[in-house]
Amino acid sequence: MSSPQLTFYGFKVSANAMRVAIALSHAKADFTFCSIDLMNKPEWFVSQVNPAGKVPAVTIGGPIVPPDQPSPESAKIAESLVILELVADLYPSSRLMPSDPVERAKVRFFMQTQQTVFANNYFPWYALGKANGWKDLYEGAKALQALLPENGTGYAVGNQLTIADCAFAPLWGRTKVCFERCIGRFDPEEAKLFKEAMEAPEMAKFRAYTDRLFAHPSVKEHWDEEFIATASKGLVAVFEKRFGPKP
Ligand SMILES: N[C@@H](CCC(=O)N[C@@H](CS)C(=O)NCC(=O)O)C(=O)O
Repeated sequence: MSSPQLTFYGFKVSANAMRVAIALSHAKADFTFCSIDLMNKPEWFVSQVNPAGKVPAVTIGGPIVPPDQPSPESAKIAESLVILELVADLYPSSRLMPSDPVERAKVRFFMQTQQTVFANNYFPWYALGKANGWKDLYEGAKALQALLPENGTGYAVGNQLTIADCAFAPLWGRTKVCFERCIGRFDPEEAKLFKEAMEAPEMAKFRAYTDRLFAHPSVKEHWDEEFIATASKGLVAVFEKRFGPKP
């Protein structure tokens, strides 16, 4: 049976879209990519694909049509973590989601944890310059480290890349670029403290995991560090204008 029509709307700068890009590559999915310029969003995208105006989004099913003329017959799905589940369901042989119910629950728990303790703390620190925001991220990294398998091999859950890893890789990549190169609205001293904390022996398990993650071909394919550094610098200026003085 051939796979249904799948169109992925993303943007290279978007960490949330990168989550989906990694999963689609890993699954060797058959899809059409459409880049949405978030600085200049097309009206058809908001009115016909995602009313929230955000990427990632996908259309699934319906006839094959040009991405800027989505069919009323396709389903429109948004939210990166929901789309990750969809990709795993569409391509079970990718093993992006394990078959064992307990392992599946662990994948979902890691995804939920990285969202609450890490994703939700990244923006306030990087984009808003929240004072001492690095501590929230450090605590988040510690909480995730506690979930990692003890044996020092494999990924977030087991020895296969899962959607838990797809969810976390772009976030961690960006965070690391930001504190290592001091790109963001935070106090530069905080970047140093964060770097020191992450390089300490007690974070060895986390470091080994993220090193393995970024050595994985499906992650490597979408990770362009220089591009992300340049784009992140550009975004700082946008955030200064949009959000005004630091809280
Ligand atoms: N919770 C959403 C967040 C999506 C999101 O905020 N996407 C950003 C790019 S990373 C976006 O499209 N921003 C455009 C805007 O807010 O206008 C998800 O996980 O997909």
